[in-house]
Amino acid sequence: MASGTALVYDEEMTTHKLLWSDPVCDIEVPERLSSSYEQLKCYHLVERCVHVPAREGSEEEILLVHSSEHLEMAKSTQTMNEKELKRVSGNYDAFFFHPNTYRCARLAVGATLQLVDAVMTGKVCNGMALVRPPGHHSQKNAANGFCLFNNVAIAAEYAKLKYGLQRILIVDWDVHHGQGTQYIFEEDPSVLYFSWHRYEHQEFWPSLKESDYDAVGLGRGEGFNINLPWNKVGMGNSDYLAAFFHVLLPMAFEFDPELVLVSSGYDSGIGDPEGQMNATPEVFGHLTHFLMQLANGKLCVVLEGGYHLKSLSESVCMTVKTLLGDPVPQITGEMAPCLSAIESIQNVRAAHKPYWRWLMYEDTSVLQNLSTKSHPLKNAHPNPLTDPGSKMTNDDESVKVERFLELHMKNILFPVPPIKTATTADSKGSAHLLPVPVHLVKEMDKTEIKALVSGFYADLVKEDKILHSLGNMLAVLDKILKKEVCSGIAESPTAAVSVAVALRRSVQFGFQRVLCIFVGDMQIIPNTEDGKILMIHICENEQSGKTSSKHCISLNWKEDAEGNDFFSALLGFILPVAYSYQPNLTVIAIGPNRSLGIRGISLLFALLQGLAESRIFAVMEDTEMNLMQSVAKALVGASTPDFGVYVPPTQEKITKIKILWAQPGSQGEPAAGSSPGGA
Ligand code: Q9C
Ligand code: ZN
Repeated sequence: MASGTALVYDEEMTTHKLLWSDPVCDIEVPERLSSSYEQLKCYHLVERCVHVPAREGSEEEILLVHSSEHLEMAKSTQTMNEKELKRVSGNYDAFFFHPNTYRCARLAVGATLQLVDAVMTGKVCNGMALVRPPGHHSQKNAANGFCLFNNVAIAAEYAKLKYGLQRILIVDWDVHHGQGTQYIFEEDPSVLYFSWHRYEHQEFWPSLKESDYDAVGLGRGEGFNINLPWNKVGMGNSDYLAAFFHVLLPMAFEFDPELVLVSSGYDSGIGDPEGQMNATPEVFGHLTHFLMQLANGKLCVVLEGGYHLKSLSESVCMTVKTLLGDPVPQITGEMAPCLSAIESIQNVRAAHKPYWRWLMYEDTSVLQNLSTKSHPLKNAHPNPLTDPGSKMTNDDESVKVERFLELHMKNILFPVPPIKTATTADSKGSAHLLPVPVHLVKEMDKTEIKALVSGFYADLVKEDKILHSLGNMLAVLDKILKKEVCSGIAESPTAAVSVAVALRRSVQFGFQRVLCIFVGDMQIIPNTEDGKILMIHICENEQSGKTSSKHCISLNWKEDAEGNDFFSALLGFILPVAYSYQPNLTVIAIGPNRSLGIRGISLLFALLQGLAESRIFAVMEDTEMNLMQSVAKALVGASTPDFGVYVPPTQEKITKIKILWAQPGSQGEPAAGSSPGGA
């Protein structure tokens, strides 16, 4: 399996610049590229990437998408004087030519194709291309919105042709609608195009009817174009995550792409003068992390917009850091999407109902309840930069955004441990068989454990075998609690007991919110740390004498024959609850009679790694050790399991999820204002 992250950058792409005064175009500056690259250097990310040189895209490659008239027009600008350049620029909506624009645009195309080649040949697993001019507004026969050639669209056609790909996903998280890309693939079922964009009921540029949610594609491409219009400014992390959970990811997993391309505009991030949105840089880490679970990790991120230099460069860094496999920083703050976002999400889901058999909620009021219940008194989007309600002038705002980002990034990027996974040396000798590097730790001293467990569960730990396993377990757990490693695996003859002790220890250590997921039949030992632990029990049968704790959600779930529909519970329920809970540690216990197969388990681990700064502690009942390899692989991010084609949930499952949402505790109830434990 391929590893490594490519970075494609060529300084020459900074030579394309505006030569005259034009208030529409003056935000698309060369510093967008250079400051992003500088910031990558600053975080020592450049040296961790595989440098892939840019090249010029060939005429033939450009003609995969564009007309020869368009190519010739662009070519002719190379020798023009300023007056002529200005005149040609005036033929398009928001574009400027410089004598070196044509050369830069060819480099932008070539850089993108170099990235595709590096990923498709297995030289790297994923990567990012920093390019200018951007591409997604550019059309067959027209420059538009700072874009001359459609880099990502050309890359998709190129990948289809050169590598015979049949399914490519384009995720356009730029704040503008990539109408150029939509037009190019409108009738093409082999390219699934997703775009969210500031729309404001068609008020916002490019103000097209066809940017709305009901533009689903045409002819054979019907159902393969997904537009999620934002009708209000101020959308933030929770809205973007909800869009992924409830719109993009279910469709993307059903589509099962062979390659994912990202039209990666960061004008959807906080502080951007165009977007006016509130999403913080780390959300792009999360979005990247989700997309890394598709197409066997084959992910090419290509720069589009992004006009607030600090916000842009920090977001680029979060993206590259995540591509490299670093833990994703925790997202803090309000986790429920706002009502306007929910409305848009419901609309696009309804529009796509005929094409994707994935609609989980017959009536989507479930989502609505979530939002109104969780913050009935708050405005949907308080600006994190100022006192709520206070209006700022534009000058003020940019200064405050700078300051906010500076403090914010300092906090979230402060020494993050690399992803390391620990397990004990004597896990039945299975540790040395692991295909991935794990750190072996020595069992904790017996007297120490006895002291630790005395006073609670003492009667359970008299047996020597259990005591021994607790020693192993605590040794691994302590490495996680002390943040020496990110994740760990322990085996136990009685997973439920081990977890009970582990939870105690974690809370004692100072962790404020622990998410605990039990998979399989287990007699969950009631804990007395209610409020600091949220438990989700996924099991086939209703557990007898189950805990009455309002912080334990029981999910009676049996995977279907295909083993796929656990997926709907994961995206529709477990992940949203987990994200709204914002745990500082995730514990996953695997017991007997699991209703989940290896694929379900791997996906559970992979997706939950976006939480708690990737801190996951796995406790496996010794009868389940055949799963050790898969779990270890998932924890070190070494494998993306093959999920197969997504099968929609049955009506019975849909009803179950609805009931779950109505259960107390389902809102996650994050402890407001509480700080992460052990920090
Ligand atoms: N009144 C990208 O982000 N604005 N392009 C035009 C006309 C153009 C944005 C406003 C914004 C283009 C790649
Ligand atoms: Zn944009």
